[in-house]
Amino acid sequence: MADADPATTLAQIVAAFVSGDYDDVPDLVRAGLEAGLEPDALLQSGLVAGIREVGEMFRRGEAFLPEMMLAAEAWEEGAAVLEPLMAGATVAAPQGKVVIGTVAGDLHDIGKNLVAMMLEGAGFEVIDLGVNVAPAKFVETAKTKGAQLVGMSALLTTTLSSMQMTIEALTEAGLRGRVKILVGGAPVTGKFASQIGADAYAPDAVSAIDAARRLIS
Ligand code: B1M
Repeated sequence: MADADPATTLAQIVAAFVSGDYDDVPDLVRAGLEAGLEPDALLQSGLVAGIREVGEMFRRGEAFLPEMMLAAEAWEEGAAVLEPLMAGATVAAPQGKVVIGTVAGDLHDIGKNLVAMMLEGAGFEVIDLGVNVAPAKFVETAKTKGAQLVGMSALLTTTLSSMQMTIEALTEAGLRGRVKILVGGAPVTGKFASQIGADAYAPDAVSAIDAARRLIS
């Protein structure tokens, strides 16, 4: 199915998202690996680029919710091909314990899963609370599991307030002395992160690892 040329394979992955040929995505990812592409290139320039295109189409009214859901499934299946290879980079010593989740009211988890997967690959112990996570759940888990870092993801402008509420709940629970807070997601900015009292903002999964290392040192 895929051309042996790596650049063409990446373009084919993005094209499969755009044309709605979602079933082709996992095979194209496998073909990319066979063509010698690095897992990270397939992730960033194939899967992430592809799903972002679908998001742009949704914004322009050229794709609708069912397409976004199918695209998300294709993304998960493609990422599942890469995950064992990326987790292979795990370092021996545990780097620290991280509680991560998508904030209350928000069901987007692709970016959060990517960050969680890469944190695990970098040697952190990750407790993933999933999506639509209430502030009290973040607090309870951070407390009972003795986490050093809480990571929150939000993809909707309407759920940014949940991030703020979670930070307030962590503060009220007296955890801010020992728990650092990392936030990310498309509508989050560095300015917003400092306004709500987060310790760090990361625009992507790679900077999330850097930030986590810096915060837990
Ligand atoms: Co939704 N959606 N969606 N969606 N969706 C967006 C976010 C949207 C921008 C689309 C658009 O209009 N162009 C828009 C939000 C507009 C806004 O608020 N500004 C939107 C909307 C409106 C909605 C609904 C309201 C649609 C509706 O029902 N009418 C609805 C809301 C449901 C809800 O959450 N309550 C909805 C639903 C869905 C689906 C369920 C269909 C599906 C999600 C499936 C899933 O996640 N399992 C979906 C999808 C797939 C998208 C888009 C297309 C893709 C999101 C994504 O996965 N991106 C998205 C458009 C877009 O993003 N351009 C869109 C790829 C991912 C790798 O990137 O998540 O940004 P991202 O993560 C990055 C960084 O942000 C960062 O690192 C990641 C990797 O580099 N990062 C962190 C993320 N979290 C981090 C945490 C960190 C650090 C870094 O530290 C802890």
